[in-house]
Amino acid sequence: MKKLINALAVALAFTGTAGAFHAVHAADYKPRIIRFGYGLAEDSNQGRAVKHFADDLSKRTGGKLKARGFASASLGSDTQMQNALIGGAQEMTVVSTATLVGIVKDFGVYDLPFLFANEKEADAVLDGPFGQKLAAKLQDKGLVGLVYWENGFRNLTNTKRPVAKLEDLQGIKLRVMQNPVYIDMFNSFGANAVPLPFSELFTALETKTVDGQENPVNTIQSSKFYEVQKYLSLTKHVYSPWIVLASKKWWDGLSADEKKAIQEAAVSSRDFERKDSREAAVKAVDFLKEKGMQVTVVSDAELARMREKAKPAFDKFAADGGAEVIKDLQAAIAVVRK
Ligand code: TF8
Repeated sequence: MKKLINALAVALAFTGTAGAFHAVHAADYKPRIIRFGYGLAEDSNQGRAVKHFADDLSKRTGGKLKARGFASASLGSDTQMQNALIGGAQEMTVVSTATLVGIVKDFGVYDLPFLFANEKEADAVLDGPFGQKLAAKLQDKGLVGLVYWENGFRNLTNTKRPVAKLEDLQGIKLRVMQNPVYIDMFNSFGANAVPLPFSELFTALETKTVDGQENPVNTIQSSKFYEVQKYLSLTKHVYSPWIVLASKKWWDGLSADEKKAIQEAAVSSRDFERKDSREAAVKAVDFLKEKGMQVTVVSDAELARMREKAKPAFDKFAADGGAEVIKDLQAAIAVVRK
């Protein structure tokens, strides 16, 4: 008996108390409600992924961490929610990276047209060192960038005429995101770019305040733009990422276990969202045709002309302090293409 006690004492001394009890120590989760606001409808790729995140997080934490989704910009537009996160009035959101340029200018780099050739390149660059480094720049500004989701390749819609070439865009009042790269790009294409928050877009289209807009086909479907837009041009001019954000103020008060669970649920939601969005996008064009939209496939030659026309937007972004981030992004894409 004495021998056994001695052996136990030795074992404990070696592992240390913390180590010995680690295996049975319950994870440190406090009951928390996480307000997760987003701009699209509940029945959208964005809404489905928020739900996936909430379910996954709840499962991981035995129901302690509860994310509650707030759809359709009910907590505010993308930029309003970013500010609510910075101030600590809201815990989480998912926004277009394009709407972050007022906080970290370098995020405009993703909006330069025709950068990514396909989703595979985008995934590798966003999840790799380039995307992580850019996301880390948000920390000083009060935001934690968790993962990138896919918004998708953007396409044009309008009520005026089918757009098959640059000239067709002449004079079209086109809503763009509140981001200088988009404004410069579409003005250089001959359109009249009107920056507006997404939350005001449907009404602006309905009342003809603007003639058109540009978004991925999934969003054109889930936001019912087919009800107020006739022509769809498949241009895929920009690959648009979404980024899932947490309030840094709130994040800093979480336990290590809570942070880990949220991070893991975020990664799971990312994988779910990309798969779901890609499957939905394949069906969306047919759906939009059935709803009466007239679809124009823009030729590669025309897309090359657009790319040429967009050069001034590239140059301006570079001259405005973006030269290095463009160089880094192009290098990251080159690595993936090899
Ligand atoms: C846009 C974006 C939006 C998203 C969404 C509100 O056009 O593509 O669809 O940011 O989160 O504003």
